[in-house]
Amino acid sequence: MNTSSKADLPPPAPRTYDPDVLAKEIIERLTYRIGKDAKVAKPHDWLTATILVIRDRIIDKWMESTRKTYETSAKRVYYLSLEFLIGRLLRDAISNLGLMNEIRDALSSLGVDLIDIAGLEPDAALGNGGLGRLAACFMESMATVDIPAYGYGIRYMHGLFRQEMAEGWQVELPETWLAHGNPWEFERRESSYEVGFGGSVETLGGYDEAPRFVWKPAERVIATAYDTPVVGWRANRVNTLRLWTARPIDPILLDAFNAGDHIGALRESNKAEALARVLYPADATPAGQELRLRQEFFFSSASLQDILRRHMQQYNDLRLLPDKVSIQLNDTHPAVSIAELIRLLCDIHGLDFDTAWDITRRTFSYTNHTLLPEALESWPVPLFERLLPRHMQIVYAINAKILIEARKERGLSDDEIRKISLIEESGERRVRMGNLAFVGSHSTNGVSALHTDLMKETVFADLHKLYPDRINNKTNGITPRRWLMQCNPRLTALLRETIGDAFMDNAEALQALDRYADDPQFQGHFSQVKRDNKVRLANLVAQRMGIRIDPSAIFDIQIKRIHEYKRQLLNIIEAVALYDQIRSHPERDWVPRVKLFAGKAAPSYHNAKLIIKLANDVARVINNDPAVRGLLKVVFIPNYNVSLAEIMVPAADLSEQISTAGMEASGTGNMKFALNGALTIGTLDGANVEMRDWVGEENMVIFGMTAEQVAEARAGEYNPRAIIEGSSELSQALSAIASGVFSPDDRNRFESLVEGLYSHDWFMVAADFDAYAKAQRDVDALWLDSAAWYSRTIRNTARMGWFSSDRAIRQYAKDIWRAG
Ligand code: T68
Repeated sequence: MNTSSKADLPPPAPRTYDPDVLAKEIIERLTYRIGKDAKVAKPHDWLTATILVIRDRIIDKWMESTRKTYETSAKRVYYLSLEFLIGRLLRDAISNLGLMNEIRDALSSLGVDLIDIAGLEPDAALGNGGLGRLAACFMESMATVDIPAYGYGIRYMHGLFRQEMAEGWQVELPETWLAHGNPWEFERRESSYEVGFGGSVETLGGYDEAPRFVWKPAERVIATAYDTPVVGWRANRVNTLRLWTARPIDPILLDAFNAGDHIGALRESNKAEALARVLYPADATPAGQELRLRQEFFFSSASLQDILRRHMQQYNDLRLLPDKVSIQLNDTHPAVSIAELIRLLCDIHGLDFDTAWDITRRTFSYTNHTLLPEALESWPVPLFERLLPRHMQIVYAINAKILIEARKERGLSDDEIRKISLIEESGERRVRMGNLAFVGSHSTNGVSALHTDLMKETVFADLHKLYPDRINNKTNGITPRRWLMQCNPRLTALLRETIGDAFMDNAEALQALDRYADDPQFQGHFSQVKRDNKVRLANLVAQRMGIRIDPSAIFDIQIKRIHEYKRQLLNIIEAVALYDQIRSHPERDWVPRVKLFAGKAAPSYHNAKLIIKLANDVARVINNDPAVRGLLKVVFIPNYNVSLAEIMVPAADLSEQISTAGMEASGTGNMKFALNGALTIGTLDGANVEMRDWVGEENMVIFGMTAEQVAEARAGEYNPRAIIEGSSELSQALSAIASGVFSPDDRNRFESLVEGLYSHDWFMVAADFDAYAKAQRDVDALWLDSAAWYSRTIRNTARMGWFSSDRAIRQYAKDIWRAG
C-alpha cells in the first residue's frame, strides 16, 4: 500500500456517548480484551473495561489535537518534571468528557456501581507532594486552555511509598500501582532512545579546525516511551504525558547465562531497570545519590532527543527551535537538560557552541520551588564528571562564558563571581544546579509573590543583579475540576443552582457567590453541604481507624508532607495546651474540635518521623481521657495521598497553613481548602499572602511573625528559652511532652524534640506559639457565631477563582512561553 492511500483513508467515525452503546462496548471490552464473561467478571475487570471504553472517546480528541498542532505549526510546550502526582484518572476523564451521567447509567444497566469500581483505581503517586501535584494540575490546565503540551517524566514502577503505622511509628512499604496493569497508557516502542553514562570524550579535528567532541559512553540503556492522554475540561484538547521506562540494550547476557552465571547474565538488565524502579521519597532534601543523578539525566536525555526528533521532522531547522519549542524545567531536577541540549546541538547536529548556547537559553525556562539551602541541588564534581564527562566540559564552558562576561563587561568582584559560579568552591567542589538552570534559561520564576521577592534577595541575589529581567513570579494554582467539581459534587450542585454554570468554565465567575454570603437560606444550604462532607470523612475515619468523630465539631485539618518548617509540631503542642485547659477549666464553654493530620515523612528524616509518633501518642492519650468529654479529638490518618485529600479537603472547617514565614514557597493545599469553604488559620507565608489580598483579611485568621521578622530574629539574638519560660501555656505543654506524659513506655522519647525548641528553635515554634493559641481561640469564638462563620467561608469560595491553575498557565503561556 502506498502512503497516499493510507492518508486518504477516512478516520473511523467518532464514538457516541449513548449509554446503551457504552454498555454494549463495556461488555465487548470485557469479553474480547480482558477475556472475561460478565457473569464471572471481578470488579477490577469492570474497571478495566470501563477505562478502555472511556479511553476510546479520548483517543478521538487526542488525534484531533495532535493533528491540529502539526497543521497550524503551533509552538509546543514541554513540561519536564521528575514528578507527576496524578492520583486517579477515571473520574477526571469521565467528568472532563462530560460523560458522567451516561457512564453511570451504562454501568448501572449492567448492575455495576461507578463509585465502587472508581474506588479500585490505584493512585498514580509519581510524586512526593506539592511540586508533583502542581505538575499534574498544570497538565490538566494546559489541555483545558488549549496549549499544545507534553509532560515528560519517569514511569516509576513504584511510586511514593505506602505509609503504615506500627504503634504510631511510620513504616514505609512499597507501592505497586501497576500490579493490575495500567489501561490508560500506550507503550510506544518506536519512540525509544539510547541514553549513555560514563566513558570518555574524544576530541577530533585538525589543528586549524574547530575541535569536535565525541562522547563515548561506557554504559548505554534504552529509554522507551509510555503515553497517557491528558483530557482538558470539556475535552477541548487532549495532550500527552510521556513517561520513560528503562530497558537494557541486551536483555540477557547469553554467554554468561550459558556459562552457568544465571544471576550475572541479568546484571545489565537489572542495572538499566533500576533507573525507573522507584521515585526518590525525599521532599525538599537532595537525595545525594548517584542513582538520582542517573534518573535526572536519563529522562532529560530521552526527552530532548524526542523533542529534537519531532522538531526536525516538522521543521528541519534547529535555529527555529526557540520559536517552536518551550521547555519548562520543574525545579532543577531536569537542569542537566541544558548541558544535554548543547551537547546534542553541537556534537550531534554540528552547530557551534555560541549558536547552541543562544538557542538553549531562548528555549528553556526554570521554576524554582524552594529557598531552603539544604534543598538546593548540587552534585560533587567528581561524580558528575565520571557519569557525564562531556556535560562536565559543557558546564565549564558555560561557566567560562558567564564569568568572563561578568568580570570584563560588568566588573564583578571576586566575591560576586564566586556566588554566581556554576561551581561551588568552598569545601568539596560541586556543580550548582540552580545556577545552571538560571543562566541556561531566559526566565526563572518563583511560585508566589513573596517567594519570588525572597528569591531576588537571597538564593539568586547576585544572579538577579547581573540579569535583572530574568526573575518573574507565577503564583501557583490548582485545577478547579479535580479540586472542586470532582471532589465536592454536593457543593458544585449547590453552586450551579445558585449562580449558574459560568464558574465551570471560568473559576473567577465564582465571584457571583459573594452576594449570597450573608443570605441565611444560602448559608443553611452551604453548611448542610459541609456537614454531609464531614459525615463522609467521619465514616472513613470510623472504618479505617475505629475512631468515632463528631461531625458537629470543628474539623481542623493539617495535611501535607511532614516537615519541621510546616510546623505540624506547633499544631500538636497547641492540642496539648488545649487538652490542659479543658481539664483545668471544665466549667468553660469549650468548642468541640477534631484535629486531623495526615502526611508522609521522608524515610531518613528523623525529626519528621518523631513528629508523626508524637501526633499518634498525643492522640491516644487525649482520645481516651474521659475528662476531655469528647471536646477534643486528635486523629492521624495513615497513608496520605491524592485520593484521601479529595475526601478530607471538602470536609474541612479549618485549614492549617502555619509554616514559618518565608519558608513555604507557595503551598497549594491552602488554595484547595479555601476554595471548598474552609477558613484558613495561617501565617503570612507563600501564597497565603495573596489569598489574604483576594479573600480579604477579615475572612482569614492570620497570626505570627512575618518573613522579615523571622529573618531579623534569626540574625539577632533569638532566645527561645526566654520565650518558652515567659509563656505558661507553652512551657507546661512542653514539659508534659518532654517528661513522658504521652510516652509512658519511653519517657525520653520526645526529649530531643523539645530540647531543640529550647536551644535553637530554627522554625520559631516558640516565638509564634502564643499568637497561634490566641488565633485558635478567635476561631472558636467565630464558630459559635454561625452566621459570621459561614459568611466568611462562603466568601472564601467566592473569591478563590483567581487561584485556578488555568490562570497560572495562561500567565506562563503569555509571559514565558509565548505560546497558545
Ligand atoms: C513544593 N515543593 C513547595 N518539593 O514546598 C510548595 N523537593 O510550597 C509549593 O507550593 C510546591 O512545591 C509547588 O510549587 C515540593 O513539593 C518536592 O516535592 C521535592 C521533591 C524532590 C526534591 C525536592
